[in-house]
Amino acid sequence: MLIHVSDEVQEALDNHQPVVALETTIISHGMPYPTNVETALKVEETIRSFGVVPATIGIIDGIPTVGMNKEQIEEFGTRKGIKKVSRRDLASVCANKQWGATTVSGTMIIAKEAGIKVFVTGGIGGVHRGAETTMDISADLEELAQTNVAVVCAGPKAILDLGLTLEYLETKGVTIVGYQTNELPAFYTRESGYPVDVKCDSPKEIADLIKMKNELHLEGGMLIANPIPQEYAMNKLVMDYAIDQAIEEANEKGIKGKDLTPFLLSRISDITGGESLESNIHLIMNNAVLGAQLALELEK
Ligand code: PSU
Ligand code: MN
Repeated sequence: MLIHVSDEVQEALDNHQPVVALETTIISHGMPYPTNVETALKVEETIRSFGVVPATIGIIDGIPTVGMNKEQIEEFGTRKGIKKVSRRDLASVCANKQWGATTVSGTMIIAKEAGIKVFVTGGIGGVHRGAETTMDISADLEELAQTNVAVVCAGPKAILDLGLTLEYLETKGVTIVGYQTNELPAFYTRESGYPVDVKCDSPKEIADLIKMKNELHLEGGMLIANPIPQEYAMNKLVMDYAIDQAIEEANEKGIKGKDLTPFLLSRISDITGGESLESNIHLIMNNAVLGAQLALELEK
């Protein structure tokens, strides 16, 4: 694949130094400006504080780019018309020399190509509520099924049907690791009522699991679900109300496809008076810490 890897990231990879991949959809489509850029830069800083190199991934003028500078991150946060890119969009955005913000799916593909093993995001996409008629199932799940990158998240986004998302991941052979928990975290909250497949209590335990998966020649990703810290978690009742409200509005407005998740995240933030956005920021920071620790372990 034709990709551009920054000098810093390439040097780290060549020297078997730990690197953590980061996505750009969260910047361009997941948060408002300037919170998006501030958060992206803070996440990079947190990763660096562990001696790990952050590699923010996106498509610049049709070139998949791994490792960005401040100006590029700022551009992803402000530029109008940036495409949201999952697997299906990758070729056309590159062919047309466009800017593309990569989702979990798009980022995993490019991270793997660059040789990066760990990727930190907020929450993965999954099976949407009502998918039995809309068929809206995130490309993130198919990517986890086939692309060998460990994804650290705070669980599937609560806007989804978590039960169906778990069924899908089981079918596709994706292991869900709960970090210090037996319960699947649900992005804005620590609880979901669903179990994870395996609980790991330390970054080393997770690294050992990934190494075993590789020894067994099992292709595909692994999902590491890291609960949002209690002090930043949302109240479940408040959240359920906001989600129901936002989904109802989306249905009324006929919003679907790739526009649905950004619409819901933004509406939920409005309905909760910005509280959900605060939670979103904190859960990503928390994931950045675990992702950095995991990347360090994997290079030991
Ligand atoms: N995590 C966040 N905010 C986001 C996303 C993740 O905290 O906006 C993005 C990721 O890029 C993920 C995408 O891949 O949402 C899911 O979109 P969809 O449901 O359309 O597949
Ligand atoms: Mn979708």
